[in-house]
Amino acid sequence: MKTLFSGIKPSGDLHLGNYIGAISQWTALQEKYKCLFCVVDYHAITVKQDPKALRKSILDIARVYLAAGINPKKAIIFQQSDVSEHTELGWILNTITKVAELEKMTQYKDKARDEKKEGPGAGLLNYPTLMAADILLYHTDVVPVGHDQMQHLELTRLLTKRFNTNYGTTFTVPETIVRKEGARIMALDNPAKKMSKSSQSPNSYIALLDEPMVAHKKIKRAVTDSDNKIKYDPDKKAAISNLLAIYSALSNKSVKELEILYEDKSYGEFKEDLANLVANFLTEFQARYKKYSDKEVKKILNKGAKEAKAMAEKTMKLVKKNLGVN
Ligand code: ATP
Ligand code: LTN
Repeated sequence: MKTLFSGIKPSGDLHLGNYIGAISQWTALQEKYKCLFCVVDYHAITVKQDPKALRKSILDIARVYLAAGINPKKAIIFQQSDVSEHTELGWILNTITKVAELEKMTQYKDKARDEKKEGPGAGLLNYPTLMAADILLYHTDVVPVGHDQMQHLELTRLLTKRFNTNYGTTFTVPETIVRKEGARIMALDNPAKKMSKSSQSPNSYIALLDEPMVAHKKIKRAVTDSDNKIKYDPDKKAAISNLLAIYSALSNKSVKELEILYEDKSYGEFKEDLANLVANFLTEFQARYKKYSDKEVKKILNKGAKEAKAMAEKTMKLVKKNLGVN
């Protein structure tokens, strides 16, 4: 069986973009791959976190994984900081990475801009080498992520090849999996910007823990395009294409099917149906979410950490041998 790795930072409430772009793919993939789903807490601290909020967020992200349908009997769910090999390999990968390669990353440039006053931290710059370490430690074959992570994955592939060239074949070169529609869910109030939990305007995103009726209103208020046609065309009709992508992901109907279904319907009717779909999805999701107690989540994370650690230790033995440090 091939190996799959993915992760999300515990740095605030997850939204529908995270669910559709990343997590919703995972549940189907866990049948086909040996999966590791990580709560990447050492990535979260690349920007300032409140320790109390972070502790809660780590459990909440794992709870989202479970509520989304990740089965801890099939997949390994664990917390990054429980497996110290991640930071150890991250350091090693830093030594083969150029500063210029890190400075080029769009996410770094965006986040660095947010830290105008004191300037970006070194952790923010080195974020992608830790991400590469996450992936390489498990000889990962595939990494499902949203569109915004593709550049990091390209760098990971480059570093993998560089390490293998310098020190002999050690790591598998990972492939990226990005879903066709919905890899980039856009803000509801501005389809030129991606849906993001760091947005200032709560109307721009739907949090997975939003009250279903609040989410219903947000969809009804979402901006649309000027004509009244329900057609998928992300370049010319960004707003309606975004709503179609959300509809398709939550209903398992293809965008084509939806276009036919709504051929003679108005934006109003379309948005009312989508609003109900989203509200129902959230009601069911939140019911599953509430079922997992902190105690249960911690137990699952501990078991996952043991399994991941055993795999990571094995890889580090090979890495150290090939590097010449033991
Ligand atoms: P922030 O808004 O603080 O930058 P984020 O919402 O992008 O954070 P991450 O933890 O960086 O959240 O992302 C988790 C996963 O969700 C990643 O795989 C990412 O690609 C995906 N993702 C994030 N936002 C979207 C989006 N708008 N559409 C589709 N996928 C997304
Ligand atoms: N950088 C990713 C989170 C992340 C990740 C990973 C994703 C950290 N390590 C390994 C896939 C594989 C993000 O910001 N969403």
